Amino acid sequence: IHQFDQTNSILNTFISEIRDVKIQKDAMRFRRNIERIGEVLAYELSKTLDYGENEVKTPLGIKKSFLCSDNLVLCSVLRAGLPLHQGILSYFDGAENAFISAYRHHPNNDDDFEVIVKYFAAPSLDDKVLVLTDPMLATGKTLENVLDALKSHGTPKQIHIISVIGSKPGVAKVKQDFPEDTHLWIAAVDEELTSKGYIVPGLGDAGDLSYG
Ligand code: U5P
Repeated sequence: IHQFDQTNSILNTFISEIRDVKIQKDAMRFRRNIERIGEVLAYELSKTLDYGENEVKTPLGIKKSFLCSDNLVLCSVLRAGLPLHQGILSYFDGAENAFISAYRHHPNNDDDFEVIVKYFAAPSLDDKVLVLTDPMLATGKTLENVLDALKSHGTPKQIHIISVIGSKPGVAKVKQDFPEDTHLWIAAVDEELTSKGYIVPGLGDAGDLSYG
């Protein structure tokens, strides 16, 4: 787990703004802040990828450069995951993309819920670096379902998860469900979950704040 809210960086400003009840009302700023967090975490993640030596021809000569040799697939959950996806894609612009829909269904109208998957589109994952994104890692049930749905699409070389805010139980569940060498890149981890599966203090509902 790579967590970033305990170090001094501009990332803390973005995290603070998406949590703040006054600032988060501005949906455009909220989405852009999530994108910016995606950009920062994508940059951090990029330091762990494989690179190959290349040559770039400038108008005045030749310069050695190191370019990423991994093939990336970014997979996000509709709809809350879209701004985070966009932020990460703006750095890994050559990546393939996978989308999955998942929502919480409360069969008995109480706090219990199951996660329903209705839409799913993904390329082959064989030997690729899979980057799963979920802005809020609350109970971890969504990511468990996403991992399940992806199983029939091949075996990735490596799995990374990028998330904005997580809960301690959610992080523990990811550790249990995912292969041991999975990396989790997360801006902040909060202590608690409510009985309805909301992160406390968290920020509220990321999908509603982004898309009303
Ligand atoms: N979610 C929130 N805020 C929370 C908890 C969950 O918006 O405090 C939504 C997000 O859309 C997130 C999904 O992607 O639920 C993950 O929940 P879970 O499956 O990890 O419990």
